[in-house]
Amino acid sequence: MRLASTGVIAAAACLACGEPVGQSVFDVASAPDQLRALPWKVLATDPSGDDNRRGWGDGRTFAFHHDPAGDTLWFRWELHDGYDPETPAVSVAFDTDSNQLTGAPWYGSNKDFRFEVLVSVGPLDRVQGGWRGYNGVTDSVGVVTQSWMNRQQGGLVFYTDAPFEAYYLGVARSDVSPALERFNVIGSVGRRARWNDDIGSGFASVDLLGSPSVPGA
Ligand SMILES: [Ca+2]
Ligand SMILES: [Ca+2]
Repeated sequence: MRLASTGVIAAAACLACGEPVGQSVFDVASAPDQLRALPWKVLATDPSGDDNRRGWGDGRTFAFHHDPAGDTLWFRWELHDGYDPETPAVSVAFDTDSNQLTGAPWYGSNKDFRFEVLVSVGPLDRVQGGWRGYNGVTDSVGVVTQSWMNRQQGGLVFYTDAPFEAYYLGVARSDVSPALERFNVIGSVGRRARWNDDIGSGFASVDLLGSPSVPGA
């Protein structure tokens, strides 16, 4: 199954119309039933009350589904508290080579985790045509230098789900890494483009050729 794009505006067009560097305009829609109904695999669970700032997003579960038809990686976050339908923030830090000896240190809770690619969405302000904010992909160098979205600006699909207090993000596998087959991940939630809580105390491992497992959580 392939879910329709929600009409992400190309980064170049947004830069041309004066959007702040690193930001673009994109749609934020309510999650369709077909997305909820996917066979989600929970990669990590997380307690309540361990978030950095109360009310800014307290993660409960982090789940994954690979859509082979669209070759899209889908991620779902469920929250204990702090669900924000307007200015939520989510990110997925990928250790794309499944090698914890390479990459940059993660800035969230598990500072021992090392990653190569960060995928994130964080709408900030409602504008004509959607929401302006962060939507894209950066490598770990961009995270260190705060050159957000240095790999790709725009192009990620994002949904909110008020009844279930959940968020969904879809990213093309090739936008993370063209040859991506096995990777380690940490999913995080927050608000207003700010990190607030990692889901799980460790990291999850995914094998796109097999079944997800959670040895690091
Ligand atoms: Ca939590
Ligand atoms: Ca690595």
